Amino acid sequence: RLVFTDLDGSLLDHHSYDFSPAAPSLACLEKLQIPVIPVTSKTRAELFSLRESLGLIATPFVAENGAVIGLPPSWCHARLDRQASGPDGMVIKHTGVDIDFIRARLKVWRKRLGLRFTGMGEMSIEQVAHLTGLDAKRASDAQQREGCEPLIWEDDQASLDTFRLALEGDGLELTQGGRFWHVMGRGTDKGSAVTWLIKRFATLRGCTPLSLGLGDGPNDVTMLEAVDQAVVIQGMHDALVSPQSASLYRTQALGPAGWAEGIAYWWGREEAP
Ligand code: 2M8
Ligand code: MG
Ligand code: MG
Repeated sequence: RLVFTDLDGSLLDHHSYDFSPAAPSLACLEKLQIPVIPVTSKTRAELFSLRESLGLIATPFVAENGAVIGLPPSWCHARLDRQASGPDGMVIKHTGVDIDFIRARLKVWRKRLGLRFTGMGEMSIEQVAHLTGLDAKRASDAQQREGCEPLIWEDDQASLDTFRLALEGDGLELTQGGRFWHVMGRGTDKGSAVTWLIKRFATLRGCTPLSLGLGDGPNDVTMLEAVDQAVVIQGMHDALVSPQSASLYRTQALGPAGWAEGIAYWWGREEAP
């Protein structure tokens, strides 16, 4: 079995980034040796410290909405993967488009179409900290982007539609997180990264795992569609488009309490988590 989870608003509280209500379920999953794989908009730099506090250092991770995948040695393939390139011994894969290209195209379209938005790379650390509630160190880590640029949209809905079309021509697409819009390469999304990891697991172990996914935002829909059992965590996005999953549970509780509720719903409280 495998668990794929969004962080902000799901395993972590949307405002405080606390995960204590989910800690007993996490401990239980660890005891059962079920990998919990973070699938997030956050950067590799943010995950470096977060994975340690969550106790998720031996599992893969998906950063920047699928643009970056990290594999621990146990998930590596002797012939398909390069040597570990991350500071923490992880093999890092970049699936999408380089951040410099994304940022350059954002500037072009803002000027040509007269749009109003601010990219995270253009903000000061103080601005990012103010918008997200992260401390200065974490805000600076959030700015270390490789393949996905978050932005604050300051224009109207019609302009957003035009913007989306303009990006399409560049091979880029837009998705929505809890606070920001995110721009990344077309075909890069959480669902594709999750599908890739499930396939890798099957290649290495010789069996297809039962997969459970948990998320709260529009950028989680592709992930929830890629797993066998899905949990939509109640949160900031009431209008979250229903994932096309037959096996979908919607939680009553928010954030990490909803996370524990979702795990218990699918896998029970006693025998499993
Ligand atoms: C951004 O991601 C969240 C994900 O839902 C958002 O759009 O609100 C990213 O910049 C991420 O790197 C950062 O940690 C997070 C902080 O709230 O915001
Ligand atoms: Mg979220
Ligand atoms: Mg997220």
